[in-house]
Amino acid sequence: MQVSADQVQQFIELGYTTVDGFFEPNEVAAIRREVDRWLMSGLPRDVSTDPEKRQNLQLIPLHERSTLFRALPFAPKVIESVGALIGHPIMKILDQMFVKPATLGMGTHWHTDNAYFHLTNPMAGVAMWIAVDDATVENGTLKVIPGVFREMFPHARDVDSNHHIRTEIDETHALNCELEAGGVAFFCFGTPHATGDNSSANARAGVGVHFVNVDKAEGHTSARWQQIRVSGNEATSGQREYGYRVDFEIEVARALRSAD
Ligand SMILES: O=C(O)CCC(=O)C(=O)O
Repeated sequence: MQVSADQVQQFIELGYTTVDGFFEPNEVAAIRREVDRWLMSGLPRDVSTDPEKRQNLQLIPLHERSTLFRALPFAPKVIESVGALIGHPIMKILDQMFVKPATLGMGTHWHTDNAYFHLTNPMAGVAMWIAVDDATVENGTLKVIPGVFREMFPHARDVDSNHHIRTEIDETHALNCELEAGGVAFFCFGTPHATGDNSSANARAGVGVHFVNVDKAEGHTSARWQQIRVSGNEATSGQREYGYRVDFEIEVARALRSAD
């Protein structure tokens, strides 16, 4: 599955689109295995400062801990889809996991990714948010405000978090992106987004992978970015960054074999 022409059009007009079934069941199972491994190890950090002890678990980065996540941005459908949305050459700049534990999972307040990345052109960057579990309103799926990605939203420290910043926003036009596991939401760096609390009986995990178009980013790169060249003249299928050519299909098969 990759983005359709209609989904690209929606992204251009509204700053976001969703794609059901973007990842196949075997790919979701492989991703799930990595998420479970990290949860078992206690590695994700609770970034919530909530006095009621609701939790907002986060793990950054993923590619240093997982050959599957090294390879995921190089999956042909990811390169083609991200290229269709923001154009080539593409650089992956961040990957992270978000987990909202059952019943006490806390949402992430409204923000834009550009409040972190500071690109002049908000359409030069895109986040791919992967639903690792079925993502519903009840378990705090992603919400977006469509069509306002060119507006500036002042951000301040989020007092409910030791890691995040937030903006105050009129939620009248907010849309919930409900997705089955394996579905993805793509949203540009200017699109305000948030997630809700998880009041359901099961944990809800999501993975965010952020990309920029290096040319449209107009020379703006940060030493804090991962700087993984995914397409264009300087892309080497991971050889330059990792010392070998990564392959998502091989990594999915490997992850599932080791889970047997
Ligand atoms: O999945 C989540 O809970 C948070 C997602 C988010 O805020 C982001 O990707 O920037």
